[in-house]
Amino acid sequence: MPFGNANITGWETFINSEYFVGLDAVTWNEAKGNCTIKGTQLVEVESSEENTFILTMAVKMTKSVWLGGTDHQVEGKWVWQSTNSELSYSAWEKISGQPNNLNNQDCLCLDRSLGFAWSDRECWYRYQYFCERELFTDS
Ligand SMILES: [Ca+2]
Ligand SMILES: [Ca+2]
Repeated sequence: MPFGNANITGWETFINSEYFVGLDAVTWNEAKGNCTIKGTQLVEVESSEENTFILTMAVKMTKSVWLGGTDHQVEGKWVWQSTNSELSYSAWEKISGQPNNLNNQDCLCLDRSLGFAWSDRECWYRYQYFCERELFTDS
């Protein structure tokens, strides 16, 4: 069932994080700002399990989906935006050679044209996006 349906709130939970589905199509910077306003950040994928989970959300989207990775500061050095730490996990689409920096692509998305596999894209493209915030427990 596609997001946007009346019975979908926009929030999903997985392990220790809560995810927000941004249905509006915006630039990577605007997506980042929209997440910040909600007290969240663009999704940072730290495991294959998390990647599998966000793919279950992505396949319901009508556009590609921005994630929190960028190599804007140093070409070819991919970091998560909120911490500036290098990616410890990645799932780049290898068949077409992503990330290929074609026409200077510095932002990470789940590329709808590649079956929502990871690709770098021009940051000014207008895509949907996923935000994430960690849930804290006092256990
Ligand atoms: Ca790049
Ligand atoms: Ca690319």
